[in-house]
Amino acid sequence: MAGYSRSAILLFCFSLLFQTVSLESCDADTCNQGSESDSDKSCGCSISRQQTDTQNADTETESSSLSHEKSKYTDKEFNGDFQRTNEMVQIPAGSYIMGTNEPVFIADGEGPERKVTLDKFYLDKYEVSNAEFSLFVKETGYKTEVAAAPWWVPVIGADWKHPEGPPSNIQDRMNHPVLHTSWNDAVKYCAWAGKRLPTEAEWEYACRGGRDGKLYAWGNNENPKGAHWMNIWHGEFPKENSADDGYVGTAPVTEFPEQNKYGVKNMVGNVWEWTQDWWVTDHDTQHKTNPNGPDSGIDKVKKGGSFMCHKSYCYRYRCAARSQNTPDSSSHNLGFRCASNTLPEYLKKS
Ligand SMILES: [Ca+2]
Ligand SMILES: [Ca+2]
Repeated sequence: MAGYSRSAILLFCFSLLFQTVSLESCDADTCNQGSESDSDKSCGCSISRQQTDTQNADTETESSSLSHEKSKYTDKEFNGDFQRTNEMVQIPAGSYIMGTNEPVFIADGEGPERKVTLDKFYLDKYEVSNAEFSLFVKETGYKTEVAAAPWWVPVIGADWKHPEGPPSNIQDRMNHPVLHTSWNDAVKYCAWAGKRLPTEAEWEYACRGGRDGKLYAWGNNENPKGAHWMNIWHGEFPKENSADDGYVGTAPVTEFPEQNKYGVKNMVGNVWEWTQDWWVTDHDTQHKTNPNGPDSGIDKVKKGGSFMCHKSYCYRYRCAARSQNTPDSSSHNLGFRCASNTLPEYLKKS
């Protein structure tokens, strides 16, 4: 983003920590604003590391007989009945053009365009919700990683149950996307669900919905028919979030229209989504089939942008846009959805 120095952005992030309960996290959205010309100007997103503060780990140890088959379940901890949002949509086999020859952020490796062919697969219709993640934790006793980036003041006690740290909670946000889950957490969740993380190529293919060369999952018009199809930052950053789309923070995973013919929701916007791939920014133009990225790396690729993205500084709510985090880091605007080669048996019954 032109007009904001790195120090100003950090100051902004620090000020938000103390002024609001919803925007304490500083991530690539707000901190990579200069990266279109120089990736070294990012505010440390590429070197974020896990914080070894086990006190913040989820202490849930309850086991239960809850099952994938149930269409809804009662969560005693959060005092409510919650509808399952674990359904998947079929993404047909085919070829498409991945990336763009008109990158907004060159340093992000948005280009060049290259042909990719994929087998049929399935993808979660929705981002993984707090309710779904709560069910996973209750069945497995899983303890999430607690991560923080060294370039940012960690919010003591922040985890998926307390996204803004104590005393915040997710009681009224059970149908919102789960936050503060690392890539490793996401892998564990998807395995529990009989799924896996999508590759970056799969994620972008599903985002494009059969329409090569478009900016968004539905086309090039940010607000089709004057309506909002995604949750991003509206207003004058960083002074005002006008919430024109109805949300200052996250929105329910079921909110907004299906973004393309595949029926997926909130691919772009709401929260960033982890993918399976390691992060690189140099891509060749060779036609690839079912690519899954490099064999190793430091960061994992995330896609889709988030509610903290504004066109003036983080125009990354586009299918070709991408960013990265280390697999042990988590943040306030980063979630995930799962993929699968075949539809899990339990979903065939529903
Ligand atoms: Ca919004
Ligand atoms: Ca998303």
